[in-house]
Amino acid sequence: MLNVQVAAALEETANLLEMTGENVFRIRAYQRAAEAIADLREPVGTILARDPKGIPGVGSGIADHIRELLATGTTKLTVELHQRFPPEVVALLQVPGVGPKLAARVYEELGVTNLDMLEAAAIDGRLASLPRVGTKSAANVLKNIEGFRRRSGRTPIGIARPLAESIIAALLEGSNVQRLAAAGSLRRFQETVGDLDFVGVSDEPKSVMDLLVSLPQVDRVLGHGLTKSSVILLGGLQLDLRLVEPRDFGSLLQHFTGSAQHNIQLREYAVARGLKVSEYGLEDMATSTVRHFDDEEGIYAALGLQFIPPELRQGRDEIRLAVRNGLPKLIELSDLKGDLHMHTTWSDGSASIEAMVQAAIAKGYTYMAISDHSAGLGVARGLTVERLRAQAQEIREVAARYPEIRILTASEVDIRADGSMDFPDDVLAELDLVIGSIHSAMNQTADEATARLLKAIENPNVDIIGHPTTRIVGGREGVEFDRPEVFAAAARTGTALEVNANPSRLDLRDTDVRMALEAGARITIDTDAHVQGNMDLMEFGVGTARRGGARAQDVWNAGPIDDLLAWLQRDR
Ligand code: DGT
Ligand code: CA
Ligand code: CA
Ligand code: ZN
Repeated sequence: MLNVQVAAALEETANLLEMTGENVFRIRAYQRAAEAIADLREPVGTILARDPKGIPGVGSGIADHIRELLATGTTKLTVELHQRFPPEVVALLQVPGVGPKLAARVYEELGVTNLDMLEAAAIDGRLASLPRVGTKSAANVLKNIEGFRRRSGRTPIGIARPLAESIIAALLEGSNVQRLAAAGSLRRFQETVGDLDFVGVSDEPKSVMDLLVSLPQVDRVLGHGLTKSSVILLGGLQLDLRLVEPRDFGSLLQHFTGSAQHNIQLREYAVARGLKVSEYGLEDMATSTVRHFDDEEGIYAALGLQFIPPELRQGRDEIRLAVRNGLPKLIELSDLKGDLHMHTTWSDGSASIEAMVQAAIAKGYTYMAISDHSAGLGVARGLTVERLRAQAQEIREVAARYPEIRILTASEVDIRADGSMDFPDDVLAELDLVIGSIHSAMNQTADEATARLLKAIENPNVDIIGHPTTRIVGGREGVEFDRPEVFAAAARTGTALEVNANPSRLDLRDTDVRMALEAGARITIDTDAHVQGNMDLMEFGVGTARRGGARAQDVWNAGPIDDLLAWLQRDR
């Protein structure tokens, strides 16, 4: 079993426990273990064999559960829970807005066992008639079922990318492949991918293809050739690998990176200049001579274009800008100097302040912020004012031991339904940095949500709006609000908008980043880490910001500490 499968199984157990009304601490333990394991760079079984306590956040009870899972593929507990709630009922949780409690109730009270039956109950009013549900939630569930149907079949990048990386690592190590890259939507950092498109070069293609079809990540082989193979991976994602001669690698990579829309526009642009672009090279249509490219840079240069980074190949205005050398110089992962949103054991994180500080130092950061939840969030064990102050004291003590990094005292404060903040202004003013986030009342009308966000943005103590839309990739649609108005207010007040780098959020999303930057707002890119390893998620936020055209100067945490501090002290 791969780590992702173990994590998914633990997540399912947590959901099942919640459906039975189990106590919140036991549920949370399984959820934390799932998060911790999804994050590991080594197989969970290897770590447990070496040290039963070797996984942060995983206690001995859950370690036993994992061992049983690895040994038998399931657990007695899961089998027992499935007798009460069949797997199809648990699958309803994939619909945003349907939590474990609601899934349990529609099953027990309405006899709903699948998506079609849930949809019918939402349409004919039975769902709305359940106590504490109501027409608004029922309508929301219906909308989310439609969204879910539209999206299913695509895999979130947070799952696809680690999977792709594990396959690339295995092929590089175990076969004679000279060059290998993931192209397609994955390379363009699209938030979901339909399939994986790998391209490579090898002087011994058989070694590469034979290894690919025999990898443990592979479920089924669709095609097994020397220039092209296709497989279905565990979890259902398809992977196509194409191998070419070294001299054509650039053309192959460019073609399969897409997007299709970008390629069509590039072809039109080239044809107007008497050239034909394809995966086989660049053909001069007058003389029929073909130029070959072993790298992509050569292709764009030969077309008289500035190199277009994959994230911008969207078929929008990128070719027009590249003609006049007008593409933005996009932010890079290495530009980031700190991470401004993370949690610790003080609220719902699973690592101590000191452990998070050490992890940030290991990433080479020169500053960071500890931003645990405010008390409004019952489930996340938010901090009261007293505990917030006690935490600030601990941060100062830790800071004294780690002079190489500046640790900002911060909080991720709930923005209440009416736009007021969960801590009073004088408390907010004590902090170095305040993130205001929406975690509740997400079914407001656009007008209500706009007013709520505007009020938070106008609060001079609020520096960043965290995950501004609250959407979940492949899940919840998020809060609807007047984007131009909110983004303009952020620009005017100097309030940053977060690009939450967690691949299940990516919020702001790419198109919103672009709109926010065009409105003159600045962003931060933060991981919202709940454990050390989450800090590695930064690349997803950077990819999303790049798709939105963000440059280093648009991103507060890509700048020097002095600029950051001057910004945080504005209006104070
Ligand atoms: P996906 O897989 O749906 O997330 O999106 P992509 O962009 O990875 O699309 P995919 O896998 O169908 O094809 C990979 C690339 O191959 C695509 O980005 C561009 C190129 N390609 C595929 N079909 C066409 C096409 O009909 N015309 C052109 N010009 N390029 C294509
Ligand atoms: Ca693809
Ligand atoms: Ca494909
Ligand atoms: Zn949050």
